[in-house]
Amino acid sequence: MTKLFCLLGALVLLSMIDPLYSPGARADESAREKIKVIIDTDIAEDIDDILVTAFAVASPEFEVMAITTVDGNVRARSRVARKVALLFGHPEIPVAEGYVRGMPLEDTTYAGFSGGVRYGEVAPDEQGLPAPSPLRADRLIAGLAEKYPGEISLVTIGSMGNVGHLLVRYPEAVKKLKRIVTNGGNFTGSDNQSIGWNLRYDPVAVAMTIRSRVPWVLLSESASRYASLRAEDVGRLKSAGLPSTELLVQAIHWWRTNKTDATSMPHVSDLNVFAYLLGGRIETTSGEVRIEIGPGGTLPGLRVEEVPSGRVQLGRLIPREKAEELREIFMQRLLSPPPGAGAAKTR
Ligand SMILES: [Ca+2]
Repeated sequence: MTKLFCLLGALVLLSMIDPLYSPGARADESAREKIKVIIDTDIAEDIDDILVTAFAVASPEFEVMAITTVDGNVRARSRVARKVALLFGHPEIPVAEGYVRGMPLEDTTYAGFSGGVRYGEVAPDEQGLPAPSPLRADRLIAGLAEKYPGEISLVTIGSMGNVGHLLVRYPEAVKKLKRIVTNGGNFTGSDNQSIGWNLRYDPVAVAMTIRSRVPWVLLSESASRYASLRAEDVGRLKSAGLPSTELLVQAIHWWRTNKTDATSMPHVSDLNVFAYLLGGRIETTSGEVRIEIGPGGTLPGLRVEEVPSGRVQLGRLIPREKAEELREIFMQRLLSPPPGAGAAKTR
């Protein structure tokens, strides 16, 4: 146990000395083959963010380089993200707060829980949590992109506000990202298209992403619909009785209590970004994306079009069979006890 605490202490200390420190900094052979991701999320709002963030942290395929929070109560979201990182065995993952509102509105000091934070009760204060990154989200992402050029996939499963600021403030660093993978919009067919919340919250940032030259993968929000959890999956989380699974069970409880339009079972819409990165489950086609912004930023619309020479990769649906197989892998990862239960995992 003493050894474990020493390792944990060293990792926490290292993250304090170097704000860009992340698990990828370890010169470990196996780490090189991992898919390096930064998760940009509005965790603590809809239930899929916490589930898929836990999945990524717990999965050996991914090296979670950082988690950044966006939209509304970014501080409460950061606490939840840090609790996930801690309980799933990676307290060293840097977690940075991002932008409160969509562009071009100015940030304001955000007091207290927003109506948008649905399950912040799982981490109501800083007690026992790793310290947050001293950097703002866009600065942290830019620094990691510079440090690992061409290696990092930035996955956005919340509003694209942090990406917008990143494009404005660190245009050279953005070019060093491998790609941005976004869960956003609904476009199951050419006639059936609508903008999703992740794009609607900050349409200016989306328009900037389209105009930038950064490789962009846009996945329909309903792509992972066949992977939604069933009652028996929630039951498995409940009976596992680990601190990590208990966190998820509590989040599901508060989400159901506080979100009036919560579905009966947790959906995993945001899983599409990780399914894409794992490969073999979601087919993409080349296309173009257009966003229409109404007066005052209201009523934004989305049009996607398949164009063979298009610069955006569009992904629509994970077939049922592959989604069910993915759900089982997903569940296995969530149910695996992190070595040391809350201490750093050896990979
Ligand atoms: Ca989300």
